[in-house]
Amino acid sequence: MNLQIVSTTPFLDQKPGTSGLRKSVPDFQQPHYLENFIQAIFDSLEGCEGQTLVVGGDGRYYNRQAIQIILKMAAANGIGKIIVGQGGILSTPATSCLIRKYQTFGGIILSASHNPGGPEGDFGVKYNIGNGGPAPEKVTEAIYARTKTITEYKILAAGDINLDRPGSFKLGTMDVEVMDSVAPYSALMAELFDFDRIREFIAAGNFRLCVDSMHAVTGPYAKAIFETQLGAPAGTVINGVPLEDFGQGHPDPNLVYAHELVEILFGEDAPDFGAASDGDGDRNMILGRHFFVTPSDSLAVLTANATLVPGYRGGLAGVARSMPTSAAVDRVAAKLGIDCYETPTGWKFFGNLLDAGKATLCGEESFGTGSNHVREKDGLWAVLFWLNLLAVTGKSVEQLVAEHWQTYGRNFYSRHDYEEVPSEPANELMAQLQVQLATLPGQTLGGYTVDYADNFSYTDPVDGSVSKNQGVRIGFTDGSRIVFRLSGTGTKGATLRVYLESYEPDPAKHGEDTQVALGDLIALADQVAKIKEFTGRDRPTVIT
Ligand code: G16
Repeated sequence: MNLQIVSTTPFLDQKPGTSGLRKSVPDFQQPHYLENFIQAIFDSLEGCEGQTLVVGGDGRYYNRQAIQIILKMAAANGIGKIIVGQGGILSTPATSCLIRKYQTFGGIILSASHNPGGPEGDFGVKYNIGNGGPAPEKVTEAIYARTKTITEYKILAAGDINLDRPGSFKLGTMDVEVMDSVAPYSALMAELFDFDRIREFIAAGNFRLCVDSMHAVTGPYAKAIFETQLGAPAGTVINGVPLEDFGQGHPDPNLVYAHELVEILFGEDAPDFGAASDGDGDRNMILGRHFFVTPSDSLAVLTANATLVPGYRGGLAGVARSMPTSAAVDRVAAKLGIDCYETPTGWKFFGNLLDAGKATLCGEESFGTGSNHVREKDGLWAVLFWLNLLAVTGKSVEQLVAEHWQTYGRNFYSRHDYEEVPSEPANELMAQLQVQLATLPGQTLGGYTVDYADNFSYTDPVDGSVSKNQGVRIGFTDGSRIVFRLSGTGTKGATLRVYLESYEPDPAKHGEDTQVALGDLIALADQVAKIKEFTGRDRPTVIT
């Protein structure tokens, strides 16, 4: 075994964000940059020698090269076995599925999620623990601490492994198993959902669907599940071939970036159902004919109807949502008599609740929904859940949502993003908001009276860990609220996220346009945070 020990010096910018380390491809291609971070992972994982890890990525530019480096470093660091997806491809939920199915020590996911790819695009590395979920903060902090003191890394001098077909290989003493990327995941989906019912529903011929994989990782998964297993016509999956640069697109399933699907669903002769997923397959956007379902409403509708789906027939233990996600699901939980948890942004915060059996479904406003079947959010799972509900109820997407609002009232909700703002004024904006917090309660602003104003802090109910400074919240006495955060996933400057929510019980007003319904709050957000002044922008880059 030709083990090499390579001297290196630390990079001081390897702090994992909301979801692992995300940087531009040129950053990752600097000599030793990827290697330092991977060595820091191995150095931080006590007892990983001889263990099995899963490795895969979303197929973006640099995926293949990175996997070969990781395999050789794993062999040099005494890892026992690596399970890798065929072609180096694994969606994020499929990686979580494999970690759990084979009870591996953990896994390494290569993705920058919804960020664009290509030689000048983004790349990312995330470590997942043995429950299949993103490493909690104590693990990512240990990895970060190690990146700051690293002096050498270990790598095997060996040829590349052929990842293009399933098979078993040896790299030094380490086993490498290249595995079908789709089959274990699609088998899990078939256990949770009524595939026969969905197949009959599609075969009956008066329901049409369109699934946009945005030239990202879900293409092979979506074709296998929707077209082959569920019998939807060929061509149901669009942009289904994963490309290293996502066809120069931005694989973020929202109304702005998934415009091709949006045009189809809002066009003439539109299909009944549309869905898109992101770069690594964990996000989803759900559309009906001429109808957009906000992710917050999607979580609430799935929760309210969960027992119609085989995998959740026994009921839900509880639900969880991130703090900026609308409180629509809270109303459903109250009616069902189950607990509803409010966590900081980041799927990693759901892990303990799912492991402890406190929550069954989880969701976030950022187009993420999932359950205890894996420990990541899961885009195609959400699509299948909706299809199962449509097949069982025979109702349209719009009908299901409108009836939901009638029962529970409507939480009008929108997120305004100001992307790529210079970091300094963005930080100043947040700092001056923080200063105002103590004096805001009781004040009347633009007709709204401030009920509370704080910076969200979370105490994990399972392990007692505390996460502070998770976003500024200003709540008003009528139940509406504004939340301000800086994104933890961007790679250029800062992204300011402004989350706006109000509650409308009156069904006669449920048809109002969201931006109109939230108009006063939008103006108020600018007044309080001085968004125009600090960002120099007169409007957001993305509104969802
Ligand atoms: C990640 C996290 C999510 C989070 C999202 C946005 O998703 O897993 O929990 O909501 O980022 O985070 P931020 O607002 O900090 O940018 P993904 O799909 O990018 O892995």
